[in-house]
Amino acid sequence: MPALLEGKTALILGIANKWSLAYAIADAFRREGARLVLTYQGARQKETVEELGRELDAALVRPCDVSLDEELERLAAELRSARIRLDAVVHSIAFAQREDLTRPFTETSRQGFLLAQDISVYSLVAVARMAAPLMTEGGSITTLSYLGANRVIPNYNVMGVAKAALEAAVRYLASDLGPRGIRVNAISAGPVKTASARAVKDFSTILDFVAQRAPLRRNTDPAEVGDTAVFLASDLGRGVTANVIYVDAGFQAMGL
Ligand code: 1JT
Repeated sequence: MPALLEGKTALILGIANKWSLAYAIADAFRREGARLVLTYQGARQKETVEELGRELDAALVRPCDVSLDEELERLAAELRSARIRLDAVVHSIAFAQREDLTRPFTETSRQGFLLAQDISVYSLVAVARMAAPLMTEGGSITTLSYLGANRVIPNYNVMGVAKAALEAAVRYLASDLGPRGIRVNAISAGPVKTASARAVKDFSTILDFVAQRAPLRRNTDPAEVGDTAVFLASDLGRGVTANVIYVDAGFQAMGL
């Protein structure tokens, strides 16, 4: 099979370390011949992501805090002046305060709710607005979701509400950007032991529970998320937009 992303440039936001789903996606994109532009958040991530960028042979590694409009503006200006056309964007970013993933959902503060919505949902809208003018040949925008958007998952709480809004944002963005040949989708991944997941207590119990009940009787491999992101960004995905694709060993289908 020829490389699926040959001649395409992908902007990937949300690599924190090599366990990040965004890293598995970047790795798969690279394998398929894509040119990569990577972003990281804040000085703490700089060294790690620059090193991963070297491993992945990235064309560009830049800071970008998605809570700041001016950082997105600056990134867009850099890409414009480097005459980089974007064909794919991967948004793999979410945040919530730790107490909002442990206390009862009823106790969620206004500020914690808005923070989760800002970083986990509005950032997709802001990124899409920044990237769309650079996607002059059309393209694909992909974000990451989780089953907690549709079902009550203990402790997922404020993130579940944020993922529900994120999936709705995918549909509205797809409707807006479709006429320009830009597709917008989400991958709803099964739980994976990333840095974010490590913040969750009893995460190993969740992984075991899923592996026992999922149709494939195992957990999700980050490489499977990477390969689905390749499909969506490639010409093979040309008819798919406004969709949520589950890459979760089938767990979402189970009632009992
Ligand atoms: C965030 C965190 C977003 C963890 C996340 C996330 N999306 C998925 N996970 C993993 C997860 C978390 C819980 C869960 C199942 C999977 C933590 C930092 C904020 C953003 O509950 C069963 C709680």
